[in-house]
Amino acid sequence: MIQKSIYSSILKSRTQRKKQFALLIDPDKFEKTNVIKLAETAGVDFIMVGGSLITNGSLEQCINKIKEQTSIPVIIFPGNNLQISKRADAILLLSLISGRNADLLIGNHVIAAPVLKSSGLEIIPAGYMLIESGKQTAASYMSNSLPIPSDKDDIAMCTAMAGEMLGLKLIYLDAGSGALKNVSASMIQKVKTAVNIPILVGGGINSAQKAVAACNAGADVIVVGNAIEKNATLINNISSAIHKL
Ligand code: 1GP
Repeated sequence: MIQKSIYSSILKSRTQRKKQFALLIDPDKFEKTNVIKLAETAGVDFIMVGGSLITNGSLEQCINKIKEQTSIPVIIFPGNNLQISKRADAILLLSLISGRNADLLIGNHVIAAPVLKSSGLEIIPAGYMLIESGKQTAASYMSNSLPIPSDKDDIAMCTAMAGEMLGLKLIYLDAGSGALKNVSASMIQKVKTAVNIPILVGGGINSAQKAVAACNAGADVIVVGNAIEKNATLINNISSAIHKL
């Protein structure tokens, strides 16, 4: 059996106070990009793959192409139950704890459980929290759930606390892909003070400065997708900035 190591590596980096960088790939847009080599050179820690909706790409093909080019671990960030592939190394088992949609809290998990169990994937149970970001995002619309208001740090804190108490292994604060406003430093700080599990932060991070600010506020892993689709050189800028912290 393959050693399950991705979550352990996140914990280890956190103990060593090292920040990590995850590149998010949307399978629909992967054909046009050549970011994997850049990711390899820049020392990206993880490649996350998934999307709220996959229309003309294939998750499986996308992962195969990534795997042909790099040994950076691939984590599925599933938009729905169709996004499961044994070719990845791990999958975030997302519970949308900011929402009140029962399917995204337990329903889909029940349906996916036997497939996940036999997949050999490392399963990482994650408390997924959508944060309001200035416009409705695909994640909020597709999940039929309201995001947490961006100025309600206490709600975010208590939601994350509940997620940790429920046994979730990390918290993912997400303003949604292409968000106008990324998650605020004050909200990240508040969540950080309340939980002792790793915190991923993503959505609308489009500069090294924003990535560094999120890390300084308490993020353990920074996730960037949209901005890199527009400007691939950001991979190196962001990666080097957060790895220097
Ligand atoms: C989206 O957090 C991820 O779910 C990444 O967001 O695409 O805006 O970087 P961006």
